[in-house]
Amino acid sequence: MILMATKIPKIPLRPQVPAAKPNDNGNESVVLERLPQKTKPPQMYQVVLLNDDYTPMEFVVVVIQEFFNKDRETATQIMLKIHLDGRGICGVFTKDVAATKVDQVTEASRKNGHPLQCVCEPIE
Ligand code: TYC
Repeated sequence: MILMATKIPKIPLRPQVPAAKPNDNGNESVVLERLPQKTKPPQMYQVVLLNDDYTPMEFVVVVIQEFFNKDRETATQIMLKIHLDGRGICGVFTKDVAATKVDQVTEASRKNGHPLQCVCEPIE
């Protein structure tokens, strides 16, 4: 059995509808107060490629173009940065999208016989 820990979202309680009160003219009216917005932006994740000694540079450039929608020039710069520094950020996404990118890149790499490592990490 697979157990998953899920975060239960905090749903703001519905404010009580204020009772209608007669105003100075004898008409009934209600004042509706706008609730302050409480939604936070989602946690974002950066998808990182790691350097290795075996994956061809051309393959990495194509991966960055195809999966991270970069033009050839940008993809080449990112690949060279990874080659020189050991790692490089290819994009920033919500959790599910980042995890999908990791899976897609890893699958394409293994299918082509390359050991390219792709990981995602929360930012901020
Ligand atoms: N270091 C590899 C080579 O010299 C190229 C490479 C770049 C591999 C980036 C992985 O994420 C990577 N062929």
